[in-house]
Amino acid sequence: MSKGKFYITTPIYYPSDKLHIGHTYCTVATDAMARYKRLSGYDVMFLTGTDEHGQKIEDKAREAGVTPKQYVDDIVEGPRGVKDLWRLMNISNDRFIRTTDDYHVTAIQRIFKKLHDNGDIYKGTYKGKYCKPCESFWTESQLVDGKCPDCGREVTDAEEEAYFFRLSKYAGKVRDLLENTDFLEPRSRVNEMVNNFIKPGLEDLCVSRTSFTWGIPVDFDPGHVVYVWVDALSNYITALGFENDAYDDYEKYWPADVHFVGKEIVRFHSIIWPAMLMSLGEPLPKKVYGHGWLLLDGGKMSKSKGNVVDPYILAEKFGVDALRFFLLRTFPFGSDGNFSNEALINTINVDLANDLGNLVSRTTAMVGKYFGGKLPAGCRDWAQPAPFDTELKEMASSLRGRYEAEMERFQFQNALEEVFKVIQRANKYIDENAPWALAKDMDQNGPRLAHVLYNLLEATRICGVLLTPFMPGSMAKLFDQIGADEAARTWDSAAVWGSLSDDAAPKKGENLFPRIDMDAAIRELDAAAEEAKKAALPPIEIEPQATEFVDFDTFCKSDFRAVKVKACTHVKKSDKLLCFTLDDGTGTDRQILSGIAKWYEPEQLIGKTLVAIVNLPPRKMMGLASNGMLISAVHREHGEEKLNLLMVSDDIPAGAKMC
Ligand code: ME8
Repeated sequence: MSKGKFYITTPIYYPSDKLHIGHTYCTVATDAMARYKRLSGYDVMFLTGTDEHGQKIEDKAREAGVTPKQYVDDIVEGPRGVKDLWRLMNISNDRFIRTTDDYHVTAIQRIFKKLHDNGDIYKGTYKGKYCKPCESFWTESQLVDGKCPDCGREVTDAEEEAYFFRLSKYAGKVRDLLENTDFLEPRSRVNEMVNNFIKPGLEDLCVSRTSFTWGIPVDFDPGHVVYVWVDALSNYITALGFENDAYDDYEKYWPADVHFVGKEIVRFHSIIWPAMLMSLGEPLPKKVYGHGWLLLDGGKMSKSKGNVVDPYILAEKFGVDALRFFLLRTFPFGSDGNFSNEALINTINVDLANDLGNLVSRTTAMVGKYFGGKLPAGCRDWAQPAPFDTELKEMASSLRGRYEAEMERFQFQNALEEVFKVIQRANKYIDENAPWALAKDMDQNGPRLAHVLYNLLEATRICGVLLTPFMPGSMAKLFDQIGADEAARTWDSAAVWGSLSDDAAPKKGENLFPRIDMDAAIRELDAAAEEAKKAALPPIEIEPQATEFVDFDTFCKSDFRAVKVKACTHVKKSDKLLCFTLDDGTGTDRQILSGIAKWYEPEQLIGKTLVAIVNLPPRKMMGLASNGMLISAVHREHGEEKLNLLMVSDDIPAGAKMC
């Protein structure tokens, strides 16, 4: 029997670049919540997708020399794209919406028309400030130090004919919703919204654009495209079939039970979105939860800073479940958290390899060693339980209630903390019972040992059920190892001590969470990050040409000559300089020092014909005289400086003048 429906969403992501660990955090949290609700008996609809329109995408596509649709297709559907990432991360979304899907486009046109027809959208002139990266219009008063209040970047003046949504009309109702209900959580975000946006006065919102074309056209006024946030927010209802025929689930699933969103887009979800729904006369989502950011070195990750963390690299290196677990175990969902590879590896080693992994491997190994892999029937019961038997049993059988209370408040970290208290208690129970000592006299202590091992398996099983939403793949393996059948993997069974059959046959299997060598892993990750950083830099950078003229006579004074390399050596104590002995056609050797040791070995250059400017005043470097300068071509590749000595045909005699 279903406990009812549960509709949960992630934000739909901008496929303007590959997604990073921050996006993965939000999606993994939503997935854990969706899996928890399914496990506990709800009929879940879990929606995610991509938000594909807007000027930023149009610009990126132009830079890449492809159409906007080709650009987003590659990032969404292409190799290592958004869909691949969610498959890798074992995300169990029921639906994936792309705002370029035909049904969504039609539905947005109808929604826009509805808002227009009911008088809440009107035509006017937009004058204000525009932040291109955020695709947000701002009034002067909303700017912070003259810059975009969301991202802190420069804004530009903008003026265009546009449609406006009467957001101001809904200010009172939205304020009431925020202040007097638990629509928006955590509560701290309510004050932020009310103080920063509602109290200063909600202005009508500009909801169409004429300055670019990559958007959904307003069908009754060609030339206008729908503002990307109206298009994007509506995904939550169009994906259910609102104003379209592609799906028929609106009645069943709307209103959403919760929208999970990052803190910077709470404003759109808690002010604009409810106002739009009020205007449409549709029910409001039950809750918007604004989670914090994953920071790197205390700041936001961004491609332009070159500090994004690639979830592919981490999942492939440490395992999908370890990464999923780390994200939700480490950071309180409502606050910001500092990501670090050290913290990730530490969590894997302490919680997964040490606490959980050891509990499973020690227990299953002992069942194998002492009982040939099968506990004797009747081992579930013990006539006179010791205090630690009772404590473990009580802690484990009441765990589900504590876990549920935290999960219902989206406090993943606390829910996991409760589970790990039981895992730690179980490990202590091994030491308290010293099974290896009991095993010395199996005739006398065999039944007690069997009971102790049963209790350990049972505590592990309960924890396994509750960890399944976080680590579905590994918990399936854990259940196989401890011999839990389907009935012992259910939500109901997690509250019933003794659900594991006492003739279960546990098998020690592969190590679920191998320990990571911290130093080696960090070295490898740093190297991979360095490579990724380089790859993100422009492939070729060439210094801009000089804009200042040099007069002809001055230029002609420079004397460029062909020179032949007679000898070349490293300069002692310098890792930069090479010392050249050159035939310059005068009959007297010329010595030039050149800082090119990074690019050439001396032997490579012997006999080559190079170009030197020979009438520069002599200079001393590292105690040696340098009479002139060799000419090279320089540029950058992926941020790295490249240098090529100018070499000319060996047919050119030493001393030939270059002009
Ligand atoms: O905002 N830590 O898309 P988006 C945690 N298309 N969360 C992070 C993060 C980080 N370092 N970086 C990004 C959009 N996110 C819109 C949404 S919804 C109708 C439209 C989160 O791809 C961010 O907070 O820029 C946001 O919730 C989500 O990723 C999508 O960001």
